[in-house]
Amino acid sequence: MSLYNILPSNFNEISSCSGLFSLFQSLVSGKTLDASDVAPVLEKFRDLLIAKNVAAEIASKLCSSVETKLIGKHVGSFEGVTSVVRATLTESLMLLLTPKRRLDILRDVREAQHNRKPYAITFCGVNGVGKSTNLAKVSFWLIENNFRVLIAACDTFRAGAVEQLRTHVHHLNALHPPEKHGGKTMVHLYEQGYGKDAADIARMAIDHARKHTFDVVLIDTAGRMQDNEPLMRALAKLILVNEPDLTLFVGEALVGNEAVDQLVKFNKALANHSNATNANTHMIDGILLTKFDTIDDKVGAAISMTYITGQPIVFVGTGQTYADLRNLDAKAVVHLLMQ
Ligand SMILES: Nc1nc2c(ncn2[C@@H]2O[C@H](COP(=O)(O)OP(=O)(O)O)[C@@H](O)[C@H]2O)c(=O)[nH]1
Ligand SMILES: [Mg+2]
Repeated sequence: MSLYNILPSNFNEISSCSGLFSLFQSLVSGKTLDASDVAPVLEKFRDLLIAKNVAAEIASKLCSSVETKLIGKHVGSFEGVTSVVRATLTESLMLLLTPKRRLDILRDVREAQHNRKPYAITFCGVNGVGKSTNLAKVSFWLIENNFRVLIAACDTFRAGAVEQLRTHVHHLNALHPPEKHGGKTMVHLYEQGYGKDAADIARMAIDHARKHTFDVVLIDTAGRMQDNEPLMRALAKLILVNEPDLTLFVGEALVGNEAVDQLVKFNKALANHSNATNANTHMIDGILLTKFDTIDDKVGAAISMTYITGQPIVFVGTGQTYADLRNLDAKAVVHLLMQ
């Protein structure tokens, strides 16, 4: 399933006057728009964004950016207004969702391979958002691209976390047996059981990967609440010590305002607890947005998370099988948001 498939089948027929854009019917045509014309309309638009799970603060900011673009515009008709508003909104949202820097993991893994250095990705986030499941999907994707993966079991906290990963490794190797890959076992688990220091295990896993020519190390971490200071400190240490090539924040697409709180605090913790210089402080490099299959048109978390971090949504989880991993389709998200 591509993200396009979640567009309503009648998307193209949704008239420019329907839904959101009927809000703009009240704008007087044939005049130059001023603040009092657009204020009531943008207020309704803000509510609509919030109803689609865009965090309140970000909905306000988006509205003010649209407002500045609308004020002073001369519009001749209702159609004129809707098309100006649609274009302005689309432009702002597309700009937001289009990564400023291109992240090409396969290319970067290849480069690391060339330098004989395993490429490490850390998965972090609160409890139950889908870190381990989507880590397994990312493994599957990497194996399909013929890379050997070492999964580091650094959730040494939650009972069953290691066994969950072992089961994934077993399934993944069954789907991609050594016979299909020149006799090589494509995915292994590095584990040291429970209760140990996660940063240490990650370090040993990366060492192990280097010695045994794994291309990628995927570091699973324990879920933690953004306000839990000791656990946030431990995550910052893991990242500081191991300098992963990529730190992915895993977040549920279901959340609204909460997403912003999580991201702001995860980023702050990584910045505060790293004693590195600004130049190599490791922050969140990208977002893995899970459970996208469960949200209908409430796609606002994608907007909020990108807005807060300025970082790309690298993957979107769209279900519970290994193949349910996608790239973000910014166009589809914007369409769903504006219908
Ligand atoms: N529908 C759906 N469920 C998901 C997705 N990703 C993860 N899950 C489910 O979310 C639950 C928690 O996942 P888990 O990986 O254990 O979360 P963790 O605590 O963050 O490691 C499991 O039941 C997963 O199957 C997704 O993209 N879509
Ligand atoms: Mg987990």
